[in-house]
Amino acid sequence: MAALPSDFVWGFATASYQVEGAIDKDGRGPSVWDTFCKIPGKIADGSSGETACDSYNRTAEDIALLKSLGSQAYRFSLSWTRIIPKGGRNDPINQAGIDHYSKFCDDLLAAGITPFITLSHWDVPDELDKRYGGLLNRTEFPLDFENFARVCFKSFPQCKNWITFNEPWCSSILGYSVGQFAPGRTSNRDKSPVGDSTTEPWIVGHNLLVAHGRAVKVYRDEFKATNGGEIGIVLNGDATFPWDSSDPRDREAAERKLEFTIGWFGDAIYHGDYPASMRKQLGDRLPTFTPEEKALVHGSNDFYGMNHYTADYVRHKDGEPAPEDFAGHLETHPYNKNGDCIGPETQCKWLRPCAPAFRDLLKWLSKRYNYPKIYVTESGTSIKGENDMPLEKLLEDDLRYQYYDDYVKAMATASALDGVNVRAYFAWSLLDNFEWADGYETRFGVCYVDYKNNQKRYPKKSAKHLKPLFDSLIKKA
Ligand code: GCO
Repeated sequence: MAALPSDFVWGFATASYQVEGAIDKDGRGPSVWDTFCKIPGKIADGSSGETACDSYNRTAEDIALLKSLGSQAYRFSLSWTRIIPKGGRNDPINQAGIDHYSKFCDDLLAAGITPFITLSHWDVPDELDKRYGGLLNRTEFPLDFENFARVCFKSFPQCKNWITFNEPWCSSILGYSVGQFAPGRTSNRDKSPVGDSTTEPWIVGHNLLVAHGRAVKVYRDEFKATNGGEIGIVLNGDATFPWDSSDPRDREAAERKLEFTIGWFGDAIYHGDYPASMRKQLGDRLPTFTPEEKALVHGSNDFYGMNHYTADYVRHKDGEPAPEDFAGHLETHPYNKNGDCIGPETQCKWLRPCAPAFRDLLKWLSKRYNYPKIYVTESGTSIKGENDMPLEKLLEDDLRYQYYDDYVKAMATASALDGVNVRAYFAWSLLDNFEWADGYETRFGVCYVDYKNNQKRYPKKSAKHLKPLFDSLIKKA
């Protein structure tokens, strides 16, 4: 069944801090993740992105790998602190960083692979955090990000696919409420003595939206006419089902969870304001858009970037929400009331494959935001115990193979039957890499990376499946 449009694009994705390594090379400055990884107990195996997959030094090898797998496009992120080591608009630019990425983009294009650039995938300059509180600063941060974006648009005119931020929900909630991600702020005193989980995540989310809006305005005003490309933000979000589908409170809670993750940013961009359910629970702790901010944010997506992995059963909670509650006053479960399970276990507690839920969420997004063009910018899975398997077994990654088979077909069905305008898909990830707070204990790659033995890359069974799979689904031009 050919069900995807003939101009559909697919490829693999990575992010700078997860794969590059070489953290001190060619003048790179520290990011908040370099600092965060040094705090004892924050990273499961005590590791960091110091070496990661050494992709900074292996660009030719990675491009050859992408080519051998048939990848039409590659989504990667820029390390802001390679380009502006201190990050700010009055700080010096590092030409070596620009030269590195410029050559990388040229080499990708020469190999017939389209670059999709994420400007910022969580590795915010550490200096900006120290100087004025980083993402917490409503005036300084958006202006510094705008400047960084302008430097990139100007320096890489050969690239036409731009993403401002990756998953602002994770930066806000995991970085400023739970404290599990950099910079690790939380009012849970057991985890870290700093931060205010009742206000900071909402401020950070707001500032990321405004910073995104500023970069989009610069792109549209100064570069779009000559560059001719597109720009948008990438949002994460699990699909949801009610724990008890006959209980209206669970049905509402399932919807509310989508509003507190996706709607938080998506509604601001497509509808011009935050969801009513968030305002109702959070009151003034959720910032209000000034008219100027609203003008920047509303209508600021050329495409919807969708990162999607899993689904949950959602159950309402009784009583008043706790002041730190960030989820919409609800519980999530892998099982529903009848004992049905969402999907098989993986190496991540939060991840259980459920492809039909992907189709549902594509439909939900399309309806809520009036059928935008959607790029699936990440989708993938870990496998339980993969790290402990012998190489031969690990390369036969049947669960991941099946994940892609099911998810890509579910997407193709949504495209063919539901009017969903999905135009690109990126598998997360090209390589096993530094999985943030999980360190190297969790693998998401379609290629195994032997960190100990010369960083050799070995394509797993899933890696080789994507090309034939997409060839069978994309209509011939
Ligand atoms: C994301 C993260 C990735 C993770 C992946 C698996 O954008 O969600 O950017 O960096 O590695 O999601 O957890």
